[in-house]
Amino acid sequence: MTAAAANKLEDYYETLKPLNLAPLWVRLKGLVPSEPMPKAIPFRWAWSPTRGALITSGSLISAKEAERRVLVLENPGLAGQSRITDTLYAGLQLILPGELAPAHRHTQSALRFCLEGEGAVTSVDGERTTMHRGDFIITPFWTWHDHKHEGDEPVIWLDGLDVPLVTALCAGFREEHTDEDQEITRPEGNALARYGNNLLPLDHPVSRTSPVFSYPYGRTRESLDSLARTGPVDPHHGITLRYINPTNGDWAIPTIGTMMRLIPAGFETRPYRATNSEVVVVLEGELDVAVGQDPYVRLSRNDIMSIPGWSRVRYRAVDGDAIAFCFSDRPVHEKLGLFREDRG
Ligand code: 1HN
Repeated sequence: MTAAAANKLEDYYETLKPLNLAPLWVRLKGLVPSEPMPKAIPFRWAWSPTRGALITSGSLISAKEAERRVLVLENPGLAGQSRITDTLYAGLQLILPGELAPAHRHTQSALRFCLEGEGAVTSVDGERTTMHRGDFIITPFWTWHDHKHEGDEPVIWLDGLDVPLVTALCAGFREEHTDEDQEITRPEGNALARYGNNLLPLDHPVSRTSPVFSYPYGRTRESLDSLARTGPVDPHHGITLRYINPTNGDWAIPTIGTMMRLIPAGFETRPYRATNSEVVVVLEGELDVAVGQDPYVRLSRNDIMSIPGWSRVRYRAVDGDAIAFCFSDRPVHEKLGLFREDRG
């Protein structure tokens, strides 16, 4: 194209702006890239300074004033956007003895993964559950939930939500409960008894979200312990178990894939990438994670790492077995036919 022709085009583009029109031929490759181009970067939040900042917030604002006293884990590639990856939200929540985080509900699905402290209780749709380290707890979309603390030490958990996805769909609604804490209608442990033993009450309907809203770590650990002794160990995933919805075999949360991963001592996984992004938090041992061409990053107890979609990941456990909780947007990729993986 001649310089004169290019100038003419530029002038033409200027005439399009007031008409709210844009030339696709300028935008096409950005809109439809040859492969995913996440804005998130691989990043590690080291526990000690992160925890320190969260504990400081406890002396500055109450859970009630904050509604939820949370520090958002914000990816450096997505500054100001409250996202840990392009499609996932994560934050660390602190609740102090005697505090109450009032009841509300929203159309975003949430998970809690308990990291520190005893005595906090979360209530979901009429049933309470006491939170212990390593427990995975679900707040299904549009269910009332409140948190309270009946113990005597700070409690910290990791929140994971599908906020960016719901925002993209403009499908977010929120409502505050008229009471600070909701009415409890069933005894603690009722959901686990009804749905958590490979049994379901006769005629129980299929539900989008797992009715097992609390998965205690002890039970998960039993499976991991046994498999660590006997295998099999997947060359790309180590020993990775996914939390399921017993009514339909789907992921426990319809939009967020939740997993527990054990990498046996001395094991190194082969490179693996998939379209989904992921968040990893170390529960036990030390886990080395290498993303793309970067060298291994060591994750210790409670360290959290973001793994952007379509980036090659390798895991390694050098000293002893490593156990990490992971959550991802894989269910959405699968349900929309967008999931791709590459074991090269
Ligand atoms: C929320 O409802 C909670 O209930 C925590 O504890 C974090 C982040 C974004 C939107 C809603 C909670 C949240 C949230």
